[in-house]
Amino acid sequence: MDKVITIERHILRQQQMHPEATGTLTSILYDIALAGKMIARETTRAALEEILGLTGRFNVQGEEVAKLDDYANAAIVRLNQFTGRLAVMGSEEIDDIIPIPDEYPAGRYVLLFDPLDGSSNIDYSVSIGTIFSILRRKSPDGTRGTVEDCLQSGRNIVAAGYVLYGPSTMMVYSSGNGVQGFTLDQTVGEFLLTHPDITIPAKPKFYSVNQGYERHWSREIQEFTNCLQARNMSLRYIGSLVADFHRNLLGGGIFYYPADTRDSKLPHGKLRLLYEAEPLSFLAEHAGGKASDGKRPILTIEPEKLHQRTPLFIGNKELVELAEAYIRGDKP
Ligand code: AFP
Repeated sequence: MDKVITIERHILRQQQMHPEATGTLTSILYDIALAGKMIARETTRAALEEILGLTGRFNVQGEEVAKLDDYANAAIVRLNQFTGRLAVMGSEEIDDIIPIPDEYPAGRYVLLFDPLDGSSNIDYSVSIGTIFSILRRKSPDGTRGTVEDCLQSGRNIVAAGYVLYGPSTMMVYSSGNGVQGFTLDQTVGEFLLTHPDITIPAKPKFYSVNQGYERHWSREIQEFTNCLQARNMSLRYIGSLVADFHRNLLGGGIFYYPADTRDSKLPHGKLRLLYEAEPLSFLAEHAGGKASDGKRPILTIEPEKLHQRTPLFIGNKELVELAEAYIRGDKP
């Protein structure tokens, strides 16, 4: 590549391809990139400032909330609530919808996010990430957004992506026209285009699953896993969905988190449809891959609850279809 393209320039160029665009979506994406830079700064400083450790609070999933989760959540809310661009927000950290305060105008878009996914990895300096999706509101313009605005199938996503806080900070996003990856140049504070038009490699290398739970899986999932092993695929599992997804997006492979019998309260697996599965499925499809709950495309699921969970099989198309075949009972 002989051009240096900042994320701002890239997003603006996408906007120019749509003469009807008002620039609102562009501005939301800028603000997410800014939030990503702020969160990246805190994740790298966290250990030094002794802010690691847990607040002693539990989020709506019953998981302990680390301080960085709070910071990341607040950064995204504060950057977006007053701009007049959003009707409502939803966060994996917050039980209910996040309304736009009455003193600010309500806008046309909905922002759903997981502020710090993989946060149980924070204390070990392992990669974590922020996941987001942007949709158009369904309720009438000029009113306050509603929960129904948030409960939309992934097919309605306008743009989605993630920021990965790893050895380098990366922002990967799609607004429906390819998947683009940017790396943060810390010295100038800019995300620069390093991975244009990402497509999942046709030959998959990795499978990613928490194999520690294998004995709790259905026979079909166990057989599917045996099949991957018979192909000599490498197991790679970080336990941060963003990081696992990112590696497989670039290297080729499948990530899955199936339903299991460990916890009767979690019959659909662990991952959240709105905050984790839908945005990454949007990216997977735009990168030539596929995402399924084992029976149907993730993006076709009509959500019923904000914190709904779903099994997830995501990545290389052939492997996701293979998983579906095993689950249907017609393994090849
Ligand atoms: P945390 O945010 O609690 O670390 O959960 C991360 C996550 O939702 C997702 O990022 C991982 O893929 C998955 O959970 C890991 O779950 P297991 O620890 O059960 O494998």
